[in-house]
Amino acid sequence: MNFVYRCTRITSVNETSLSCCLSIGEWYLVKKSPSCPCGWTEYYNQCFIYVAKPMSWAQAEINCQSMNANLASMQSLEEYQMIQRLISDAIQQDGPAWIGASDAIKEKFWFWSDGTPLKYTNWCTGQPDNFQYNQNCAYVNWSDKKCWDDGGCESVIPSVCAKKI
Ligand SMILES: [Ca+2]
Ligand SMILES: [Ca+2]
Repeated sequence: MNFVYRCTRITSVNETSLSCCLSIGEWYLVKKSPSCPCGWTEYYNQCFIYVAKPMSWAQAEINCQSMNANLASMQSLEEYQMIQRLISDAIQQDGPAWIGASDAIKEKFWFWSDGTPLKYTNWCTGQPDNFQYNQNCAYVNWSDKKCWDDGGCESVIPSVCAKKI
């Protein structure tokens, strides 16, 4: 990823910009991603962020929407691996996280919460199994294979948000 570095004299600093700035004397070096907000990771034409706070799938989606994003969708193995790196960089392990795929509206009809069709998938063998007729939300990094599982939407786990640039 390419970052643009620039030095600037900041007169007013809010909490968000402060977290992105390193003080050099009275100047600040601003590490600025070309198009994504501070703290988000750019990958092709999307910005991604790992949300550590455990939430249900619906809470997590609403939280993403509050940042003009949705739970992350992905279209390729490369994109999934980038999301896995985002998680492992944040917590130094491969923890579970909600992504935007759900079949809550109609069983076995999976789609992404951002409206894109679900084409690429990385389900674990035997998943999605709709265990106990009550698993409608997809999360990543399940089992030692680090693949996808459908889980109960009310489980509270971290999540990954994404938005288009
Ligand atoms: Ca289901
Ligand atoms: Ca399952």
